[in-house]
Amino acid sequence: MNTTDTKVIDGYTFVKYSPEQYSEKEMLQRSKDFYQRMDKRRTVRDFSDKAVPQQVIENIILTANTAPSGAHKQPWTFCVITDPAIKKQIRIEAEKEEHESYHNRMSDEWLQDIKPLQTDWRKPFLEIAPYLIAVFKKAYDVKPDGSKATNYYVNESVGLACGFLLAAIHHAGLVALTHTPSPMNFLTKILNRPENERPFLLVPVGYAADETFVPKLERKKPDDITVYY
Ligand code: IYR
Repeated sequence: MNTTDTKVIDGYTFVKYSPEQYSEKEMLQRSKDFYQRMDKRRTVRDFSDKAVPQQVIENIILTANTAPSGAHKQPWTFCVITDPAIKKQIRIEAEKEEHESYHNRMSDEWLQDIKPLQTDWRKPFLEIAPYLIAVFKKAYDVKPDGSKATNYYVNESVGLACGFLLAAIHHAGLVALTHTPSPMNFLTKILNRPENERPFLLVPVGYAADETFVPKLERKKPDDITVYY
């Protein structure tokens, strides 16, 4: 790198950054195109078992890893599960918790609110989808000497990474479900994760089943979600 492309401030190196810029016309078109592409994303529960190249999943996770994070700590671990025996174990444990939730833990209001989705405690997609990505947040980091290092804005950071993950999955022509069986401590055990990691989101990924139906829904309108000052 040319030395004019870097500068050192207080001992820390900064590299020159020249983000792409577009004419106003191009910007309008690009922002609209991206919105229209993202507006096609839907949460899907009916997966095909068709294989997906692992490199695609690797690229999707690389994209998630570009998300901003508190102090650039990147407090996340993506566990990629393809082993049918592990998927089965996850399904069994998730269904156990979901059965309890649907029957005893969720309020009437909650059950009413998710009625349009027509979900129940059964989670066959946990075995059908070719990949399960279990996202863990790192409550803190463990230094080589075993001591703890603080992470910052962990929920915000990992939430952003999951948003990037979902956008990358959609961009690749695949579908996903943001699944949060609750509680999901069983993932820590099954996947043998260390004490500093907590399960955050379970994301089955794959192709949509040949005939897939999703709930008919409306998105809020600009006036409902935006205030200009
Ligand atoms: N976790 C349950 C219930 C559920 C809760 C919400 I909030 C949803 O948007 C959808 C489902 C399940 O996965 O079935």
